[in-house]
Amino acid sequence: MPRKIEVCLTPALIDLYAIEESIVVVIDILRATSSIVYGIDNGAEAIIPVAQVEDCLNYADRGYLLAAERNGEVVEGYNFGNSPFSYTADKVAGKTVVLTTTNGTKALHLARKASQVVIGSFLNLQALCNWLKTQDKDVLLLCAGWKDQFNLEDTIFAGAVVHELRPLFTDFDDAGVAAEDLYSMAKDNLRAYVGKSAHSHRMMALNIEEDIKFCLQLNICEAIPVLEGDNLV
Ligand code: 3SL
Repeated sequence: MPRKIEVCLTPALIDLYAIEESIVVVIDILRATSSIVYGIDNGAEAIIPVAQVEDCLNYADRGYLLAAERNGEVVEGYNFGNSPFSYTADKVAGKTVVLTTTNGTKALHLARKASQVVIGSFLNLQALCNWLKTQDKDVLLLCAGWKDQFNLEDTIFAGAVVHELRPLFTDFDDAGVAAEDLYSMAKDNLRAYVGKSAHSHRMMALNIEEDIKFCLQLNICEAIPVLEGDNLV
């Protein structure tokens, strides 16, 4: 069957895409989807993405870890936020994490009516692409962006996926072509290129530059988190 791969550059554009029959890959490189991949890879039982900070409280008193980030910072009163260093095996193995973030979990909620929702990051790029190659469905790469605006890092990742899948797909949109071109420009020095992004500057101002380095590592995880009901597993 001829397959189509498209890139939705910001969540504000999601209604333009018919996703009911497609696989949607949600992408928030800095840092939500990198931390989700790392947490599931490290044995978290589930990660439950919720849209609002208050929604986390519906899960209080169940022994779950509650994680909330807004504007790059841990929300006061929560166990932790969105740093991948909070999703190590010693912290999350065997545990369920309820997570809300500024953009990533919002994008996940918008993707819910897709045939399947999976999570992408540089950490699981190759595993994700290998899996997508074996599926028989169209693919939408949904960039979480920043507050409904385009961002560099999610688009570069989308371009990496388009590049890897190009031989198997017949139908590409212009956003995918542009993303792939951006990836070609960035790939030999991802750290420097992503360093130009607005969110890198925000993170540097918060002294969490180590998180950027971490999230740009290639293929250190095999997990491909998938949304089953309310849970990423
Ligand atoms: O927007 C998000 O979902 C977050 O990943 C942003 S931050 O990296 O935690 O600031």
